[in-house]
Amino acid sequence: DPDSWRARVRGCLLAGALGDSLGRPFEGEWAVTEHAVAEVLSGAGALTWTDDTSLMVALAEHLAGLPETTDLDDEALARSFARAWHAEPHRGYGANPPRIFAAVLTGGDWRDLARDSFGGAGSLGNGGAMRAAPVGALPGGPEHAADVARQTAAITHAHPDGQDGAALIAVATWFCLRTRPDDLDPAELLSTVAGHLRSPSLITALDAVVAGLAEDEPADVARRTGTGIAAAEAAPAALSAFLHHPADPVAAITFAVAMGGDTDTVATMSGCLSGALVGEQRLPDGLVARLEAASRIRAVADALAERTYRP
Ligand code: F2R
Ligand code: MG
Ligand code: MG
Ligand code: MG
Repeated sequence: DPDSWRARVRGCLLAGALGDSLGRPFEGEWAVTEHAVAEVLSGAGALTWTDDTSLMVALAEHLAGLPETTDLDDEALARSFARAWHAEPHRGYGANPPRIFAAVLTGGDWRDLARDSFGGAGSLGNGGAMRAAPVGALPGGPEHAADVARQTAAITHAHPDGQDGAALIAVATWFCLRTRPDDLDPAELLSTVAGHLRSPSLITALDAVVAGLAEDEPADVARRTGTGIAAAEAAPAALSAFLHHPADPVAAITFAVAMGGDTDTVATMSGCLSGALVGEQRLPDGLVARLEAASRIRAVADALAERTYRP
């Protein structure tokens, strides 16, 4: 029903932002303990998010505002991303997206810039994946979610890995939004995701996710998947952390951060998946109360839920 759909979409965006905020203090650290994460959780400070949430919210807002007849306008989305960056350039962006966003705002050839990045390889970073979860709310099947996600990533990430990381997160979110927590079958989720990937490194990385299911320690799972800035590491790492605690967003986020590496980004994506599965009501009120701009994120989620609900 529309109420539970809205709770799922809210859960996805709010838990993503919580993951970003809880991972932010540890980004780039390789030995993070669950104890260190617990200290941030039990503190009272504001939970401040980074570029991951800025662009995820911009994407959700874009999707929510489109007419029923279209699921993406990449020129308009590029402008939305660029405006989000320009309004708050100090959110912790990587080196390359701001170059592209600056070109978008000055009428430059931003598509060529994206294609020519990194010696013509295009970016294989996780910046397309980190913002992709809202695509999973779109009506239609997982193939459609994967296609749209690759297009949203392509604005900044021309490399197939950068785009497929976004497809992985969008398809997994699509699946979680439509699955009851008690019915979650990890093998079914993994095969649905695998069926919509194209890039060999992302497909291979799913084997590491499966191997990581047998590990208990975040560091051991991290050794399987990697947790670096490459989409082929960070997106599978997020899926792994989620699968260790699917119905408990705070536990999934804690696990993701304790994996080390690109902690804000991996925890954003794990949070999105778990929040999509269980909904906003499973997020601790005290934590959401500390989250920066939670009411704005909730309002964007509501608009996306209204635009995407299908009886
Ligand atoms: N960038 C960060 N955090 C590190 C620095 C924090 C910040 N500078 C600060 O001031 O504190 N975090 C955010 O960026 C990541 C997402 O990055 P995105 O959007 O994918 O950027 P980019 O530049 O396209 O790629 C990231 C790096 O990956 C390497 N890379 C990409 N493609 C490559 C290729 N074809 N060949 C070789 N290397 C490639 C480069 O090192 C890129 O700089 C998230 O973590 C987000 O939180
Ligand atoms: Mg970040
Ligand atoms: Mg491109
Ligand atoms: Mg990051």
